[in-house]
Amino acid sequence: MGKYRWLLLALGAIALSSCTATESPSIDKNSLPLGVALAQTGNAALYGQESLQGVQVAGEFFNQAGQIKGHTLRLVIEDTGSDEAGAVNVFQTLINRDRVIGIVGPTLSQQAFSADPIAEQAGVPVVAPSNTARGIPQIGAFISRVSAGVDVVAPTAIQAALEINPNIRRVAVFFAQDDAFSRSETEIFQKAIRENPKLELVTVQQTQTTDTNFQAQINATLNLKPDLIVISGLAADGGNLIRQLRELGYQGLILGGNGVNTVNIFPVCRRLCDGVLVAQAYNPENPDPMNVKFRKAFEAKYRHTPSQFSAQAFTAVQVFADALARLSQEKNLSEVPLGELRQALNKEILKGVYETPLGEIRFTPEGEVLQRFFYVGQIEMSGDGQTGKFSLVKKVER
Ligand code: 1QQ
Repeated sequence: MGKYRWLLLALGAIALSSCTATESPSIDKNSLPLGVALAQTGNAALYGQESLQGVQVAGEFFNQAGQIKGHTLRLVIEDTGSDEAGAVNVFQTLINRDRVIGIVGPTLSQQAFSADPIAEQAGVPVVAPSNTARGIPQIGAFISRVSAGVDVVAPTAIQAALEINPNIRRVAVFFAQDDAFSRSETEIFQKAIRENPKLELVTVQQTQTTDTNFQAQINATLNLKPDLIVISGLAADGGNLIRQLRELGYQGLILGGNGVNTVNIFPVCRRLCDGVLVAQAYNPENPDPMNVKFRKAFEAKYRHTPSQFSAQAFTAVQVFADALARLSQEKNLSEVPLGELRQALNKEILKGVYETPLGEIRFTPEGEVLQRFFYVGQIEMSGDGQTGKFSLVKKVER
């Protein structure tokens, strides 16, 4: 142990040569620093804040459980903002300054495609809590996710829309062309529409995540008389688009993807959010014991029902906590050099089966999550448009 301690100190001294700290956090024998890189500011903060609540609950929950032998988790939380540069910066800081054992984050797929390669190169395991674009686990061996990809979640929602209204024929699609997740999701939606012989894709409209006025695209679309409009965008633009579609007279069904899967769109479209269908990877009513425990802890702390983003972020921390618990049965984690620990942890993460608030999950060797149930929710707003919720309309088994 003495030998490793000196090695770590030496490595720490090199990594921290520009810092005033005398001891690297990773040398604190009892706490293992876990990086949390989420958007707390910018347009993705509407998701990142929900995720952070899940992370905070998980940190307390798993430390109380005391499952990592001789150790606790110490969350090192940094705001990435909502762009690529912010995520890259935070990843570098967490890896080199804080010497974290792994990272939960970043919020957007758009950020992950820039930031994850940094962790991959440094050999630091990343568990993504909310990246759903195609190609995220394929960034590298150290990158996995607990957020099921657009391929598995999106088609279910088209099916649900047809069950609610079997007369749907003409479908219009909107997507935010400056966002990686939105481009990926719309591809899946468009494929599902094209492959259904009953449906006709009447238009594909491009928007930007920074747009606030969609009048031109909406007018062009409503002339084509669609009976279903499918939206892939982020929360603020998606919420505004929903509101303006209704204001300009569209009365048919609206289906939103993962970007509008947050109660944080309610203040944007208010009463006009009512009836929007959303594909979801989490159902708060899931009776699994771990979900019951998660909800109890979450609701005691925050006094509201957890959302998908909170549940997925809790799950991402759980994956680290459970994998570390198993590793700690085999060796004293304080004696393992950081580089080796990161590597062993990544292997252990991919091997595990986890009983989580999302149900039982495991990973493919590539780091893609395998999850059993998916859901379609429908937004129900109160008459005054002040409060709302997602009510379950469909549960699908994979
Ligand atoms: C992604 C997403 C966003 C909608 C959630 C944060 O799914 O960027 O992959």
